[in-house]
Amino acid sequence: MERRVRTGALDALWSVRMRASNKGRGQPEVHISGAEGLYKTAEINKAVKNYLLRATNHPRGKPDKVVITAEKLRQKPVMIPLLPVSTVRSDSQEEAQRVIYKLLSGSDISKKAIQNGLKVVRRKAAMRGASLMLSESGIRVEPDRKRGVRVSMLGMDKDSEKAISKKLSNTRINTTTVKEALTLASKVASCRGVVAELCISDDPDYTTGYVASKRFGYVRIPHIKQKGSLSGGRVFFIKEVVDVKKIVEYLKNRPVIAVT
Ligand code: WAQ
Ligand code: MG
Repeated sequence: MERRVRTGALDALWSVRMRASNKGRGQPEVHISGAEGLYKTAEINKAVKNYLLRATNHPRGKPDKVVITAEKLRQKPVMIPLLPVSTVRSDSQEEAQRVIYKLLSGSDISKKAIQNGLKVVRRKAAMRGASLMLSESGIRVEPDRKRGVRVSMLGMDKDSEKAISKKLSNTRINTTTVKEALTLASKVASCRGVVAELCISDDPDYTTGYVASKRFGYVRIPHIKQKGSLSGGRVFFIKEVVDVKKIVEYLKNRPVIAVT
């Protein structure tokens, strides 16, 4: 019998990530942009080029430092489910906030924790990564409070990407921004100990945010922030009693591929 070799499946995967910042002279470092994904060896060149373009043409400003890292995976990625996407109706920040409280309270996150979470994502200076917040006490437990935890080592399966692109096209939201955020939210939701996520973009003109969890999926919330604002961020609400180190390790280093 003929044996077919599936070269695609045997191809090595690389994690490519970018971060761009601006420090000016004697100023504190300002986060401009970051991105990450998994790529086959043959795709690295294109990925690096795209990331560099993104870093140097960003609505948050010009960076004076761009770091691009390419790292070969040493572990086989685990398959995780892509969260289902929905969009709620919201015409103002107040309405958006009501949706946030409703969905997060319904997932055993205390009012205090939600308040503290909103403080993080509405702070003037956006962090590079996410805050980890205990769901009852609202205490922040990320190891580096200035930078936060950066989720990395994540990608979407090619066939799933085609399928989801088609679906998102129907509502005209088939964009890199949405697909990258959906992939990230799916990885975060797949992490044991994570209850839910709250996200507001730090791009001044991107005013749609989301909350996400295994329970209610990826829920987009329009008008979550004022146009022109440079604030934004992510909060991962986690169980009150949990191994924070394990969560950070999974989010940063465990390769995952999201599949529909
Ligand atoms: N890991 C952890 N935190 C991150 C990561 C990451 N890989 N990437 C971004 N963040 C944090 C960081 O604090 C940023 O300031 C903040 O999130 C926002 O990042 O369906 O564009 O890349 O239309 O600006 C939502 C899409 C888009 C909603 C979110 O986030 C929709 C977005 P941004
Ligand atoms: Mg951004």
